[in-house]
Amino acid sequence: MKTTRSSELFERAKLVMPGGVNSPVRAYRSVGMTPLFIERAKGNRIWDADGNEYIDFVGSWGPMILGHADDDVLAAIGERMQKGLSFGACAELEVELAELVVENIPHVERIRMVNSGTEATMSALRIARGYTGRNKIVKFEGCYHGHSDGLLVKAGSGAMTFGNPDSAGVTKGAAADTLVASYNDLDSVKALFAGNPGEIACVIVEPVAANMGVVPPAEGFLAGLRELCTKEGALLIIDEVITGFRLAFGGACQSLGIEPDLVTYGKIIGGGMPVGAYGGKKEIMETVSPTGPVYQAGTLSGNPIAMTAGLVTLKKLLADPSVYVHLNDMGERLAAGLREITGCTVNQIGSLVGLFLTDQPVRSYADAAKADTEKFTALFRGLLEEGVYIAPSPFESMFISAPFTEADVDQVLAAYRKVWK
Ligand code: KE4
Repeated sequence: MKTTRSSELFERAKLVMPGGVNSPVRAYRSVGMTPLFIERAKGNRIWDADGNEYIDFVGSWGPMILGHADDDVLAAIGERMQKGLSFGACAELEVELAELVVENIPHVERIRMVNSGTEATMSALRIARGYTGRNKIVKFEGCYHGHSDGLLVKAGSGAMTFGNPDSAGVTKGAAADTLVASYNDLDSVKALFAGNPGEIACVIVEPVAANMGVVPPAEGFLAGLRELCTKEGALLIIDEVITGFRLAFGGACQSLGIEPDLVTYGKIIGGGMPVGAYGGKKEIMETVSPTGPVYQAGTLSGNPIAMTAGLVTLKKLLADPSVYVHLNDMGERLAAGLREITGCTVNQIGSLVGLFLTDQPVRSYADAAKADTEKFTALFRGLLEEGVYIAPSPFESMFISAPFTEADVDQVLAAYRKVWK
C-alpha cells in the first residue's frame, strides 16, 4: 500500500521531535518500519495520511471503547467548547463525572481527576506512602504503570529482588524503594514482605496484565494479594488504566471480585481526551491535599472539555451494559479463530485479546518473553497490507471496541489466515 505521505511526515517529525514521536511505541521500532500517520477515524476504522483504511485494534491504546468519533461525544464536546475550554477553577462537570464514578463503583468513595494514567499511578503511590508512613512499594515484572521514576524499574537480581532502574535518568535512589515481584507468583510477594517487614506501603498491580501481551490473573492471585496486603498493613492499588470501564463498568475489580484500597484510571474515563484519575476509600483519599499532607496538583485536571468526553462515554457504557456482553462475545470469537489459524497461545478476557507466537502457556513475563518477536514483525506488516491495524509491538493487547461486528471479526480472521505462514 502507498505510504508516501506518512513517510514524508515522519521525515519532518524527526527534525523537530525525538524519534519523530510523542510516545516511543508509535515509532514502530520493534517492527522496523516507518510509522503510519493517522489522519482520521470513525467507529472501528482508521485512515492513514495516504488514505489507506484499516480495522483498528489499538483504539488509541484503549480509550476508544465506543469506537472513534462517537457522534454523541463529538456533539457534547462541540456544544461545551462554546463556553470555554479550561478555567483552572471548580466546575460542575468534574463534580458530575466524580459523582457518576462514586455512585456506581462501591470501592471508590472519593476520586481525584488528573491528566494521564502516569499521573494517576504516581499520585496513588505517593498517597500510599503518605498514608502508611512506609517507603517501599511492590510492582510486578512486565506490568507497566506509566513513566514515573519509581515505576520505571525492572527486577533486580537476588532474593530481595530490589529494583534496578529500567531507564536512563532514573536514579538508583529513585529505584531503591521499588521491589519487583513476579506476576501470578504469590510466593514472590510473600518473600518481599518477609524480607521487608513493616516497610512496604503498597502493592500495585494490573488486575489483568496487558502490557506484556494479555496475561490474566491466575486463580487466587488477586485474592492472595488482597489477603497479604490486609495482613501486612499495606495498601493494594489496582491499576485499572486499561481494564477500568472496559471489563465491566466497575472494571476488573467488579468482574473479578477484588476489593482495592486505591484504584487508578485513565484511557476510557477521558473518552479520548487526556484524563486520568485515582480513587478509593474516603479515609485514604483524604490524605491528599488540601484535606491532607500529600501534595498533588494539575493545571488542566478536571477541565470541562475532557470531563464532557469522559461523562458521555461513561454514561453510554452505564446505560447499556449489554455492550460488555457484546465485547466479550467478539473477544471470544476472535480468540477462537486465532487459535485455530495459528495454533498459538491466545489469552482473552472480555475485549482484551493477546496472541503470543508460542504454543506454550503464557502466565508470566518470563513466559511472554519467549514469544517469537521476529515472526511478529512479519505478521504485523502482512496484516497492515490486509487493512488490519494491530499494535506495533508483541507486548500489547488487541483492544476490541463496541462497533465490532461478527463480520468484522471474520474479515480480520480471513486476513490472519492469508498472512499466517
Ligand atoms: P498514560 O500515562 O500513558 O496515560 O498511562 C500509563 C499507563 C498506566 N497503567 C497502565 C496499565 C497502562 O497500560 C498505561 C499506559 N498504556 C500504554 C499502552 N499499553 C500507553 C501507550 C503509550 O505509552 O504510548
